[in-house]
Amino acid sequence: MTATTIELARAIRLQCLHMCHTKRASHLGGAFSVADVLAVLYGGVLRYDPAQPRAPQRDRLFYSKGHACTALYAVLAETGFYPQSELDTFTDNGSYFTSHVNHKVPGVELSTGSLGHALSVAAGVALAGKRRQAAWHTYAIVSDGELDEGSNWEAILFAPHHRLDNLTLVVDYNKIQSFGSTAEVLNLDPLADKFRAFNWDTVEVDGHDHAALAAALAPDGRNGKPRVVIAHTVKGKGVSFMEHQLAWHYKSPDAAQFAAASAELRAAKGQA
Ligand SMILES: Cc1ncc(C[n+]2csc(CCOP(=O)(O)OP(=O)(O)O)c2C)c(N)n1
Ligand SMILES: [Mg+2]
Repeated sequence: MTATTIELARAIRLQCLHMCHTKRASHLGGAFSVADVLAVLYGGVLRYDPAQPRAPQRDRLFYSKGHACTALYAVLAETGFYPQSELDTFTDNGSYFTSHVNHKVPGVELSTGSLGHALSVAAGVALAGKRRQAAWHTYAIVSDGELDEGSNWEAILFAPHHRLDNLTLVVDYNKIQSFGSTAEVLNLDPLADKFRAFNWDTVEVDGHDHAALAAALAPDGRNGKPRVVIAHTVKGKGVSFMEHQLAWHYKSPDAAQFAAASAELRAAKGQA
């Protein structure tokens, strides 16, 4: 276990970088944008036991942006669900560390990668929890371009109707999707107003500010509404030449880029 959520986020980014470099894999930009959200969730908010990944009383996290699998696989390794060395098999034939999220990996609730599905599953699971008066909380993380999928909006309508205040949705609002900015491709703004109109408890935070994230993600003081945390993030966060750059949705770092990015991540102090 790493000591702080800042160190955990750094470890996640370094592992993602390593995996994408060694296996010529993609989606580093979206892994870096969500790294702080995952670090705060797994570093103090979520209740889980890595020795019992399916424990009935666990909080459930549904990670919908399955293309950015390296961040989820990395945080689960860092928090003890499996040894880090297992990640060396990422994308290998026969490995359960597939290039989009695989539920056979310990700690993963749902296979994702075909965008637009996990929020609906999370809403159903939250409804089941509510009916059983269960103490556990359900989280979902979606990416912003993913909100172009209409299935999300069915779940966004469904959750407040059923008063699912045991559900928290995080939108990784990094403003870039695969072929352009969200503003150019299909504008989401005003996103917070849309969620408020759908009757969600709506919070906007800097998605790289750990204290703000921890406060927003805590499952307390609920008022009969599901909560959405719109996390304003930077695609490629943490490596200067990747930040805000569309190309790093797909590019794999070559040896020089890997060395430069590693050095920058290791040198970073505290948080931005
Ligand atoms: C249903 C579906 N259509 C298309 C894709 C291909 N695809 C992979 S990532 C992506 C968009 C990524 O942008 P965004 O959702 O904003 O994710 P992030 O910026 O967090 O990487 C697309 C269209 C997919 N995975 N699933
Ligand atoms: Mg995006």
